[in-house]
This record gives sequence, structure tokens and C-alpha cells, in this order.
Amino acid sequence: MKNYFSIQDIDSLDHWVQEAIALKKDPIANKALGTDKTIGMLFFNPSLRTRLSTQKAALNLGMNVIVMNFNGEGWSLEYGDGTIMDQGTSEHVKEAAQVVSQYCDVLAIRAFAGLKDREDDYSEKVLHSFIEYATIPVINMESSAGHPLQALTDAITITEHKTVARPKVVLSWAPHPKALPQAVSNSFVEMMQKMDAEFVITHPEGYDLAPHIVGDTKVVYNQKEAFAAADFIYVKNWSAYTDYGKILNTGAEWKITADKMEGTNDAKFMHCLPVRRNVVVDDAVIDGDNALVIQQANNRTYAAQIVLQKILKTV
Ligand code: SN0
Repeated sequence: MKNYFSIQDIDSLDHWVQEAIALKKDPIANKALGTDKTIGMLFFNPSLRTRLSTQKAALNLGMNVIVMNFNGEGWSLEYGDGTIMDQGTSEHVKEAAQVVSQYCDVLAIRAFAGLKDREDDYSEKVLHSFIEYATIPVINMESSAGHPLQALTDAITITEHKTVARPKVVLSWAPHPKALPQAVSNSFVEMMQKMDAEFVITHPEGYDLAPHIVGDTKVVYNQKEAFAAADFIYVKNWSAYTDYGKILNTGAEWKITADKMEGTNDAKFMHCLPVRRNVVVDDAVIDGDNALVIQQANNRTYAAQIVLQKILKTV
């Protein structure tokens, strides 16, 4: 595999998930694979799980790790072709990507949506530019429109915890004080479309995700109705896609409460973290026995490791 840009780069989801689960028993079994290889991780945004689990995965594979926080510490990058660079940007991505490629064998990048210009965000300018100009494989650590490492983690976690072959999985919007990207939700939707699940999305009207991602997935605007008989409740806030980047509704009535979880089939609660307690979800739910958030975070290491293993076999 050359790049891990989206979950469409997974050639066999079942195999990857089973390999990841097997890896948990002996995470350092493939230590020779990455010896003397270097991963460079560039962050344009904050991170806890992605940063540490990807490093951990690289270390399990014997790799060296270089991390750089670009915002504030890196030169402000230019992406436009033919730009006269007499304004705020100091370095073109053409040079930056080629230079980093000489120091590393694999590159991983986090670059969130700006949430101001939908076309610009969905063009995936940062990731696509690095993919174009880097001479080494590139991994998406959350781009404007996708978070495929999180989605692979979620596939692993659901596979481990499901008690029926075809669970009912609900993606529920929940309130948040800030405008958040659609990336996690987009990749989760794409992943559930590939998995054997009865998948339903629920959100207030106006919060429809991109039509090219939702496709013919069922959308229910009534959260209570969507939750009935659910086995997994996956919660995420996102800002509006149509009225792009806007918070339309503070929507406190969409918060995940113990009462609402009572209306499910004893569903597991999932969230990618970080989560705003008592805004997105009540303490009683996230502290309860059905919460899988810590297990999800643990699986981030194995999702990243599977991706790295696939890439290392080709470099
Ligand atoms: C990011 C998002 O895409 O929603 C990262 C999730 C993995 N989340 C946030 O930015 C949350 C920020 C906050 O202040 O709660």
C-alpha cells in the first residue's frame, strides 16, 4: 500500500480487522519490519490519542519517530500553484514535502478542516499536496474530511464487542459549544457502509452530512426512534455541511443521557474522544459499564500498526 488516505485504501477490511485483533496478543512480533525506518509526523492541530498511539505503533514496529507541530513552529506553508509569495506564507509545500521525504520513510499528517470554505476543505488541499510532492507514503491522521485511522479503530472495536452477526449501529449527532469538523463522522459512515451492520444516522434537521458520503444510508431525525433496539450508539458532534461550519442549534435535547440509553438494546456507548462531559454525554453514560471509549482509544495503536505494517512491506 502506498498511502493511507481514506478507508477506501483498505484492500480487505475483514483481514485487517482480524490481523489487528491478533496483533494485540503480541504487539512487538513484527519489530524487525520497521528497524532503521523513520516515521515523520506533522501536526497542524492538537492531538492526544492519534499522536501517542501512532508513535506507540511505530515503536512496536522498531521504527524511529520524528514529530513536528507545524502550527506556530513550522513555516506557514503555501499550497497555491504559481503564487507570488509576498504575503503570509513562507515556504511552498513542494519543497517542504520533498525535504521531509529525505529524512523519513513514512509521513503522517494531521490537518483539520478550517470550516470556512467547504470546497477548500473538501478538496483536501493539505493531504493531497503532500501526497503529490512527497516521495514517500503518506498516512492521514485526520484531514479536513476524513479520519480513517479512527474509523479502522471503530471497526476493530465493534467487531470485538458485537454479540450478534449484524448489530444495529447508530451514529448520533450530539451538541457541542464549538463548530467541529465532519471528518470523524464521514469516515465512520463510510466504514459502517462496508461493515455488516444495520446502520442508521440520527441528527437534528439541518445537520445532514455530505450527500456523497451518506448515499442511501438511512437518516432519522428522531433520536429516540433511531435508538430503539440499537447495539452500539456512536456519538459525535459535527457542524453543518449545508450551512457550512455553522452551529445551527445548541441542541441540549440531543445530549446522550442514561435515560436515552435505556431505550436501546443495552447498547455500547462509543466516542472517538476528546469528549465534553455533560454537554455531549452525561457522566452516568461515559462512566457506565457500557462505555467503550477507553477500549477504542487502546485500539488506535493496533489500527495504526496495521496501516504501518502494510506500508512498511512496500517501502
Ligand atoms: C476533533 C474533531 O474532528 O471533532 C478531533 C476528534 C478526534 N475534535 C475536536 O476538535 C474537539 C475540540 C473541543 O474543544 O472539544
